[in-house]
Amino acid sequence: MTDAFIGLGSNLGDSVTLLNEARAALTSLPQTRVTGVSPLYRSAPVGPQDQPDFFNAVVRIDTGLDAASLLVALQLIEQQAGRVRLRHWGERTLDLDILLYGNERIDLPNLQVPHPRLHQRAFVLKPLLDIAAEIALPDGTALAPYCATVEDQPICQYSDDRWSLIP
Ligand code: ROI
Repeated sequence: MTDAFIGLGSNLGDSVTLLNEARAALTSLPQTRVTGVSPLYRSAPVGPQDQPDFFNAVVRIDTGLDAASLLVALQLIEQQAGRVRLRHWGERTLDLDILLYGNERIDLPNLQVPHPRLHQRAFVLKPLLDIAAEIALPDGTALAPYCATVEDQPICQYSDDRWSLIP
């Protein structure tokens, strides 16, 4: 079993419902247990600014799926949510990213883990550190100190009854 972290993001449609459904879908993955759920965040878009704010969260799983199978499963969940991507770094219905997969480094054309921009983005770092304060990259670099470097990125916790923190 591998301890993995999935980043969830949406800024098209009913984002909170979409993230909630994605989280339920993660619970239903084979050989997988959800072990942590971050608070929900609302964040200004990284990328073109003429798009809606994003909703973001991070879910921790313990999974028997290998990384490639997990990626395929996440892509299926995105498709089932009617995933739309309008442009590069633009608005999207649902984005599910493997942020960390145990201590593995994966460098494939379609899958890079740890997520290469993980440490540069407040919308990933904040929810990730909420549920795993001591988390580090595979080379041992702690992620908490990076929080200070993303403080210029507008983000705040978003309270919504549909989002319970109970895994
Ligand atoms: N910006 C924010 N705030 N949240 C995201 O999830 C997100 N996802 C993306 C891009 C377009 C880079 N910007 C984002 O893929």
